[in-house]
Amino acid sequence: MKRIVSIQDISCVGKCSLTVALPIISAMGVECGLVPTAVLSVHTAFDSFTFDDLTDQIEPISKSWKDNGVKFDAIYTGYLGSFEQLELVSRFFDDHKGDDTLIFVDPAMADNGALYKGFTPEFARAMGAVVCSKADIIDPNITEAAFMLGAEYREEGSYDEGYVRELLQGLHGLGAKKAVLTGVSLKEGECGVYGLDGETGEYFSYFNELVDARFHGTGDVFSSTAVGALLNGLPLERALAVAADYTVASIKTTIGHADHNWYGVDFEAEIPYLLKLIGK
Ligand code: PXL
Repeated sequence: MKRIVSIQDISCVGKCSLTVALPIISAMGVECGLVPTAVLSVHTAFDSFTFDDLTDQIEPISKSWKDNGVKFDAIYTGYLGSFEQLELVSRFFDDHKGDDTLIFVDPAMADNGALYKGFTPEFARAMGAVVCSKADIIDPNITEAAFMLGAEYREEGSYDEGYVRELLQGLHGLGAKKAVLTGVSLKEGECGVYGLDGETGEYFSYFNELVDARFHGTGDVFSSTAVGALLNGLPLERALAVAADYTVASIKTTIGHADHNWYGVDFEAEIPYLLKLIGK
């Protein structure tokens, strides 16, 4: 069985980060190990939350895995909370990357033109320079890409394909082999992903109808699914399409649930659909 390690926080309630990655990756038939970087009662979009930093656990866990000969087919990082964590994660890549280990980085730290609580533009630049630079694949949204590059942020409807390609070139320039922008809209009523394979110089894209609703954690649903699909042997473009279709289905189902939460999507209800998408 393939094995992923996901490095990000546990928001105990909130449907994001590890409480999304674990069930989705497991459902896809891939083992999901984890390095919890912090424990929060709820994610930071809530008005108040507890936050217990687990930075001091990263190196001992890493060393224990080395001692025990534990190896990973992919390292998947999400929300990281401090400059020190960026450095430790970068070192983790060096210590655990084998010849065939995929490094997938979702620099989860911003959306809709704004950084999440507690982050600064300097932190975003460091996420780009220290962590994304070592990745095989990164999948920021447009806000995250703009902050990492110190580029102008443009809203939906006020950018064109040239802007998207410029951001992608910038992201590849950070060192990431392949860069994928999420939440890209080039035509009214459409939303999707637009990527650059830095090794071949080719662009690719995949669009769905735009669902006019925003929930936290959808980026984590997307990234977890994309990594899971890649480890199921799907090529990158197909893995991204599966991740996009499943995320959209989860959002639509959530809206259809009269008692739905504001803070996350009901991705659990669409797991049978996800398995069908990957032929399981
Ligand atoms: O990826 C979303 C996310 C993950 N983890 C924490 C968050 C958020 C979004 O706000 O606050 C702690």
